[in-house]
Amino acid sequence: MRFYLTTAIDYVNSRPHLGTAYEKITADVIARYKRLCGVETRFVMGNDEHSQNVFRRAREHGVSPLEYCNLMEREFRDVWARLDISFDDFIRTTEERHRRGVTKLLERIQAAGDLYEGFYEGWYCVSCEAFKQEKDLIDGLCPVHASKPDWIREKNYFFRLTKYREPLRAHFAAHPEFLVPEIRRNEILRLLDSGLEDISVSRAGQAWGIPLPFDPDSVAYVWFDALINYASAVGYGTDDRLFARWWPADLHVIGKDITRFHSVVWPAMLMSAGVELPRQVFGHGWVHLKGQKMSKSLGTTLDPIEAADRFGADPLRLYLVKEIAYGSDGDFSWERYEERYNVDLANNLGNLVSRVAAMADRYLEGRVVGGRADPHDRLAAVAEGAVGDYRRAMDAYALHEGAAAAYRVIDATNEFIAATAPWVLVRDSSARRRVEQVLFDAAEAIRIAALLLLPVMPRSAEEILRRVGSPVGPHQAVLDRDARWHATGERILTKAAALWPRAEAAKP
Ligand code: ME8
Repeated sequence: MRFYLTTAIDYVNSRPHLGTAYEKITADVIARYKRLCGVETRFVMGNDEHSQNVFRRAREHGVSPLEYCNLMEREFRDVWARLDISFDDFIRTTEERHRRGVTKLLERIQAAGDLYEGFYEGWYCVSCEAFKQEKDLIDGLCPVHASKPDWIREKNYFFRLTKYREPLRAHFAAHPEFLVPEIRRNEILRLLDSGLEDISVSRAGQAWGIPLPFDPDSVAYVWFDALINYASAVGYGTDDRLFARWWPADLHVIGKDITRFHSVVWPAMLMSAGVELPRQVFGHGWVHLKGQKMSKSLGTTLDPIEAADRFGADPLRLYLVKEIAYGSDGDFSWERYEERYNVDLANNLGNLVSRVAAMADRYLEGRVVGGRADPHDRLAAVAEGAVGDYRRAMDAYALHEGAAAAYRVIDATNEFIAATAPWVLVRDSSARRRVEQVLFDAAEAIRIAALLLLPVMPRSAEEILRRVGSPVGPHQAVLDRDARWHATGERILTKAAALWPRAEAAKP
């Protein structure tokens, strides 16, 4: 079994913001979940560099476009490292392997007779990198960027997208899972019903881009170029064996604004070139900041590093995954972030881990043996039920429900500790084995919760596994085998400083 997962590749004209970081975090959770299930996983991200905005931004900085992209690559990689994004490969569209992949795919599309020369005359919004129709504009401005698009008139090559309308409809009908969630699928089905137009796929008179193999005076339109990264990253045009091993992609994770490119244009390009289609596209929602769309021009972007610095990368990851239903829009505010940090981490999980380890330390010098008193079947049943729910949720990319399932185990363990009150039991010297069993069972439940949280909070879950004396480390863990409840065994628990101290003052 193998799983090839990608995210959108980012424009590098500005640093990542919390919205673009959200995409990478959620895709990382999926990649880590697949690995936890024992599936061989290839997780690819990258940078989309042939944009006119990049070219302009480089000019402003007085450096060449490539130098600028090199600088930005470092910035992006730093952010992803800080957020613990575990990609296996990072592709840049200026790389030679990508150029060769683009060239090959374009040649195939050309050979299929799907490109023709024409003139494009109309609006083009550089910020969107998209051709716009009059009806797309509001008061003559691009509705996304509130800026006046350029009027361009140039020789372009057009791709016969119209030819693929029926094959696309047939594909959507035969593969209802191709585009999720449902709301995106319905949107695209409506678009396919209303008809498609051929699209311009080249730009003339520009030096920044990949030249068309059959007309080097033109470069590939940046979207035509960028989409091909998913194939070139696994060897299309350069390494047939690698490509055969990983293609088709199992999942493209992208934002809802670029669904059409991924579920209409990209599959049509592949159909034309005779290449298998990816299995699934997931269009996630937007992260808003205090109810407003994140936008540079509105000054409503948020630096993900600043958010991670507040409590750590893991609390940020948990907040974004648990608080936003995956596929829907969600909101970030400092107040809510701090509130959830205190509730979910400081008071709940962190406190539970500290209390159980401290009691084991105090009453039993840290060593607890299970199986010498009656086990607590109810807690075991809650944990087992939660693992099943977690599996189903994560397999359907309902990441928020996966996190909620882990929290059901944590809540039940807190209730269990309150109900069994080991600090009372311990006063009765004949109840020692019962105290031991309570702490063993609590440690077992925490171990399972930590395993389920491993994809969301990799560092913290690893530390929790260590503190509860998990017999299996995070890197060897396999979900189906290791998330089973153990009623017996020996655990060495480790007492240590609070994982998440309570946050007192709200950030303005
Ligand atoms: O679109 N919330 O790049 P990009 C959630 N280069 N997701 C958001 C977001 C927000 N506030 N803002 C942006 C591009 N995104 C192209 C992709 S792929 C072949 C080429 C998402 O840097 C956005 O939807 O503008 C996209 O999936 C990703 O971040 C990168 O956006």
